[in-house]
Amino acid sequence: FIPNPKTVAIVGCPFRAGQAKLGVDNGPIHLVEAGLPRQLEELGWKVHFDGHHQFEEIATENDPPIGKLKNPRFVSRVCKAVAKAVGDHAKKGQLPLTLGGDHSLAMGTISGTLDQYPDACVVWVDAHADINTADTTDSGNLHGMPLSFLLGLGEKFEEFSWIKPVLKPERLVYIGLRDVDAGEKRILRENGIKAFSMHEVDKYGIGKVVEMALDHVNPKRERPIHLSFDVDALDPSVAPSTGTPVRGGLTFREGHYICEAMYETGCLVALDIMEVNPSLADPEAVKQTVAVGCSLARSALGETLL
Ligand code: EXY
Ligand code: MN
Ligand code: MN
Ligand code: MN
Repeated sequence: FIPNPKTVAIVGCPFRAGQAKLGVDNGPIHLVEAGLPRQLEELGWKVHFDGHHQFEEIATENDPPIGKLKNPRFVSRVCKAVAKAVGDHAKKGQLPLTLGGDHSLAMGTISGTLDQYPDACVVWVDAHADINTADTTDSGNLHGMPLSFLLGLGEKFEEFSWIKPVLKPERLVYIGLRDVDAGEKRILRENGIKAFSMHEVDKYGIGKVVEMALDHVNPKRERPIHLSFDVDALDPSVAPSTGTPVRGGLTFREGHYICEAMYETGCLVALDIMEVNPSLADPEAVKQTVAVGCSLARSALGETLL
C-alpha cells in the first residue's frame, strides 16, 4: 500500500485532555528529540515531519463536561484535526506515524486511516480496552473511550457527530489486555470483539497470539492494518513512564515482536505510539520509556527483520 520511496509522516500530537495527568502532551516532543526522525531515515524511510501540531488555538475556554465526558469539545476538535492530518498523509501514499499524547487521539487517527482505507483493520495493543461509552465510563476520561465512538456504540453527541461509525467490530482485535472494566467486558462480549489478553499471551506465546489475531481481522493478509500501540501494554518495568501502568504486561520482546509481525505482513498503513508521559517516574525511567517508544516505531517500520 505504501509506494516507494517509502515515506513516513510523523504526526506529533502534544495533547492530554483525554485524561487528567499532566505531562503526556510532552511525549511526542521527547520521542522526536530522542532522534526518532533520523532513526527512521537510517532505516531507509523518507521522513516527513513539519513540526508538532499546535492545538492551543482550538482549545476552548468553556468546555464543561457533557454527561460524564471530560473536555469533550477540546478532545473532539483535536481529534477532528488529527483525522484530517492522518487522512491527508495516507492519501499521499505516506504512512502516518502519530505520536501521542493520550489515546483519545485514536478517534482521529483511525478515522483518518479508514477514510483512505475503508476496509482496514485495527490491531489495538493496550493494557486497557478503551471502549467505554458515555454510559459505562466511571472516569469520564475520553482516552478510555475512543473505540466506542469509532464503533458507533452508546449515546450519540452532537459534538462528536463528525466521527462516523467506520470501524466494524470484526475488524478490531486487541492484544495485551489486563485491566478491563466490567462494562467494557460486556461490550466486548455483546459485539463479539476478539481480544487476546495477557492470559492468552501466557498460554499460547506471542507468536501464536499474533497469528491468531491476524487470522481474525486479516485472514488473507490483504487488508490494510492500523496498529495503535499504547505503551502501557508493556510491563511497567519496560515502559514505566505512562499514566495508567498495570503490572503483568508484555515483555520488551513481546511488544517488539508485535510490531515486527505487522511490518512483515506488508499491510501496515498507519501506526500510533501513545501514552508516553515523560513527567512520570525518574529521569532514567523516562529515558527508558522514550527509547522503547522509538524502538517500537522502528520495529514496525522494519528495523529488526533481516
Ligand atoms: N478503563 C479506565 C477508564 O475508562 O477510565 C482506564 C482507561 C485507561 C486508558 C488508557 C490509556 O489506555
Ligand atoms: Mn504533516
Ligand atoms: Mn490506551
Ligand atoms: Mn492503556
